[in-house]
Order: sequence, then C-alpha cells, then structure tokens
Amino acid sequence: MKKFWTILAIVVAAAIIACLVFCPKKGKKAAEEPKAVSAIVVVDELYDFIDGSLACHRSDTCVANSAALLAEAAKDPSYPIIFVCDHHPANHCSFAEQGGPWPPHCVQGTRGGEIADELKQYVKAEYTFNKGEDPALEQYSGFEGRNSAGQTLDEMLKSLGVQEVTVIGIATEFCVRNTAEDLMKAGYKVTIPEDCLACVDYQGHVEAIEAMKAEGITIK
Ligand code: VGL
Ligand code: ZN
Repeated sequence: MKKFWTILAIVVAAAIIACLVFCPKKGKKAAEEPKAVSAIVVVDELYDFIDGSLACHRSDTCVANSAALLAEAAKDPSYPIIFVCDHHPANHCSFAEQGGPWPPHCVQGTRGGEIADELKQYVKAEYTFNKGEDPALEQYSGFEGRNSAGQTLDEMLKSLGVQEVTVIGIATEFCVRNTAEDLMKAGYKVTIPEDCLACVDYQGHVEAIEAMKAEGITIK
C-alpha cells in the first residue's frame, strides 16, 4: 500500500513539473511568432500586355493562374489584393512616336489599359495604383504609382501592417522586376510564383528571374 502512494506521488509530481516546463513555453512561442501579414500585388495584367500592342509570352497562363491564386486569397475577405496599372497619356515619352522603345500601350480610357476580365472582380479603387501618367516619366515600378486617394503603394502596405508581398503579373523583366526590387529594398519579404508571370522576351525573363533570386527574392 505504501508503494502505491509513493508511485502516485511521483506521477503527480511529474505531471506538475511537465506542466510548469511545457505550458508557459508554448504560450511564449506563440507570442514571439505572430503570423506575418501578407498581400498580393498584381502588376500590369492589362489587355495591351495580354493580347494587344505589347502582347507578352505566356500571358494566357499568367492570367489563368493569377485568377486561381486570387480566388484562393479572396476566401479571406480582409486579404489585400492590390493592382498596379500602366496608365499612360497618348503622348507618353516611352512610345516610339516620342522616341521611346515601345509601341503605344495602356493609353488611358482604352481597352488596352483595362485589367483582365478574369481579375476584375477583385479590384478595389483604393487598392489600385496607376503609374506612367506623367507624359515625361517612364515608371516601371509600382512603387511610383498612386491610388485614387493619392497614396503610394508603400504607404498603403505600411498602413495595413503588411510584411510579406507576393508579386505576380507582366512583364517579368520590366514592371514585375522593378516593383519586386523596390519592395525588397523597402524591407518587405517578396515572393514571386513563376507560373503567374508573362514576359516581353523569354531570355529576358530567365535572366530577370536569376537576378532576382540572387538579390534575395523568393521565386517558386
Ligand atoms: C511595361 C513596358 C512598358 C511592363 C510597361 O508592365 O512591364 N513594359 N510599360
Ligand atoms: Zn508602359
């Protein structure tokens, strides 16, 4: 009988010690690692880059895979889905007629500047950033855009407490790369799913992917 009480005392003591050792640790761990706040930035999935004057390689798969990614993200209604849009005046300096490298594209008020129909349901005015509106400035980076309230992308992400950004869209070598690099320089953790990209030139895409990887952008 004495043996029974001894064993019981040991079991109870072990249970108390286990609780003291493990329970507070669990609580502490949860407090130390809060889930990072994330957002998706959709770059230039606009008709001139899809099937228009600057139609890009793999634009169909880019749009289809982007639509699937956004459908999943939108299951959480508070998840920020942000659009960056080339939005040029008809006399923009990047157009060939003005001595620039590109055919006219994404001119304000034309179909070529509209977001792909498959993605339109996710568009919110305050989460839409237009760039390239000044005729004299080329702006490849979404960081240079403004929303309808005059806010920059960085200001918006900071106000939402975002730390991690997934960047998708067109074109890998130009607006996607410039936007992703500016986000990284500003301290965000940047991830790019490669199947949600389209490019002007495939070799340029491959080189841009390699360069971004080397800079610390996650490509998956
Ligand atoms: C872009 C060329 C000209 C882009 C924009 O979205 O990557 N490329 N304007
Ligand atoms: Zn442009």
